[in-house]
Amino acid sequence: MAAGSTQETWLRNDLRNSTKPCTAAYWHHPLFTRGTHSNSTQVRPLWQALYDFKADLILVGHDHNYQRYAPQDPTGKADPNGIRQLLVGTGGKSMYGFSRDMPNVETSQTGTHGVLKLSLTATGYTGDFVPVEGRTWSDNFSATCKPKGTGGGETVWSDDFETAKGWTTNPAGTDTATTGAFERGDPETTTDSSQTKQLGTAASGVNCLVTGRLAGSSAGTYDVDAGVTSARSPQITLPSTGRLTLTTKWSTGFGANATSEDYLKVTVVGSGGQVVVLDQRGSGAHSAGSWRTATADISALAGQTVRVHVEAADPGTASLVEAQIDDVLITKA
Ligand SMILES: [Ca+2]
Ligand SMILES: [Ca+2]
Ligand SMILES: [Ca+2]
Repeated sequence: MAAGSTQETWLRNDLRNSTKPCTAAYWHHPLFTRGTHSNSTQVRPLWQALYDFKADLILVGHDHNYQRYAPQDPTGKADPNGIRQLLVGTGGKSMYGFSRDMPNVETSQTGTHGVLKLSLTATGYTGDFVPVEGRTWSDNFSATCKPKGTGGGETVWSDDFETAKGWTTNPAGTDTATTGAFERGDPETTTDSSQTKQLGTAASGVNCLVTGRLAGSSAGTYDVDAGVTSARSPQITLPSTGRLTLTTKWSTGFGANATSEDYLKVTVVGSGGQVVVLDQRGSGAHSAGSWRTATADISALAGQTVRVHVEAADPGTASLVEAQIDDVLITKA
């Protein structure tokens, strides 16, 4: 569960791809407990990842008692932007006693079996401890969710495409597309076979990078035609240390006539190597546009001056190809 492990990396990617403000996680071992078991510090990197993305609840067991904590950070310091841990081990086995005091315990008990009823909504949660028949101890609490966090770390470079940040289209002068060249702007919706191909909304704000932003008279008017269109970010100097991550929002809309020769590619190109972030291709079936997130570890390019390259293509047989990019973010953790 160490930082950078398969499990922790999966968790961070899952949190990054979430579009919801509310996040609850659950597993067995508690990072914080005042019961007989000791604090399970091996789960701290998971706590850190959840904390970085401003998760709201962590549900755990292991100890046989009930402990509700105030929001805290992964070191156990009270923090209104932290996570509330709920340890509920009251299901029926014999209770364990308390062996130590813990900071940030709001309430706890070791005498009453029961269940925690959690009501989760799109904006918050309510908890009610329901005791077994004949017992009266109860607990009630509620809170609203925090806005989703960015995953911690410092921002090295970002572009939401609301203003011109110095991207160059057709940087090598070799683009062959006759329509649908990449441009920054407010995209218009296009529809084909009852599917949205080019999204009329950006992932953030009103602007994104898009293959021909206008709708035209049909979906085929301003999609990519007859070759390749490309765009290149300004130079970005990456720090020489740390875990470097690039995320970007992206969308592709393909017609059923699009094959694996039609694509949207995002690559980070440095002076000493490159990392492919995304290579999305047509599949011979209609596919609708939707904003999704791609993530890549670009630590291999640490210390280099890099550019983000975006390329979309409709080579060979004509097909419907639309591509959009927004919210490119490079962070150092
Ligand atoms: Ca935007
Ligand atoms: Ca277009
Ligand atoms: Ca085309």
